[in-house]
Amino acid sequence: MSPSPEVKLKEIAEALQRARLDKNPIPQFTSQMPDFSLEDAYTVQNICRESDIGAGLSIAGYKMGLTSKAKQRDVKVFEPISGYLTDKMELPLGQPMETASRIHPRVEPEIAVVMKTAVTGAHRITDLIGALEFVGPAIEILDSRYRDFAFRLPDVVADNTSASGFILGTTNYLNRLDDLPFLGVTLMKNGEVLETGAPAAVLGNPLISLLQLVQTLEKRNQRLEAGQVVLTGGITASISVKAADWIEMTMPSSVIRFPVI
Ligand code: OOG
Ligand code: MG
Repeated sequence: MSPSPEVKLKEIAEALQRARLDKNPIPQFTSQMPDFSLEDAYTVQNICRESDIGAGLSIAGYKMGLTSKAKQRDVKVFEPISGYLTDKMELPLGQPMETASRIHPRVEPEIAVVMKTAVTGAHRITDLIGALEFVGPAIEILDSRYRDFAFRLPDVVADNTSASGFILGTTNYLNRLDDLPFLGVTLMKNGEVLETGAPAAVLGNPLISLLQLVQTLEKRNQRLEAGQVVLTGGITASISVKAADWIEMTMPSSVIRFPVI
């Protein structure tokens, strides 16, 4: 007798959690299970989220992904996706990023938001602004649990959208949100500029990505809480990192710089 769909999804979640712990990449599920759907994938993500909470982690916030053309082209998946962030994923500014706990890490520049208050029922960007504490630069650390960092849409959603870590900058653009889309970003590795961009790459304005997240959470009967962090999505393609690299992201009046060990 083949396992019920619920059992199968639980097994997928366990396989992903094991790959995460053992740092042993696994084949994509869509190549073995052509009927693995996007809805199934969010169920798997939810099972992993509940198991992380059960293991003592707390939800630090959420992330949007594939919200820029650069990112969509990079991974050949052309639809925005969302995932969750745990408190354990946050790396304090200036601390080294370690590779030992990861399979094939990559980093990308993003705009992060920290909520001042919970938010529900937002229809426009202007409905969100009063609820924000911080809008500024961040680096997301990605690590796919799939072999060769290769996946299709349901695979990457099940794998919590490759979430592995994040670093928040300190420069707050809250009082210049009109300029936010046009504040230039550079991403450097070992002193060489590898990617440049502007937050406008993210759906025209990263706050549109935040609005989409708020609306998505509402459909799932969830909401953003005060103090939670949102990563709005990579502005440029991500870059791979290895031990001994130095990573630096600049934006106006802001540098996020750290060594990789
Ligand atoms: C998928 C996660 C996408 C973003 O910001 O677009 C993402 C990946 O690239 O592995 O985090
Ligand atoms: Mg990202």
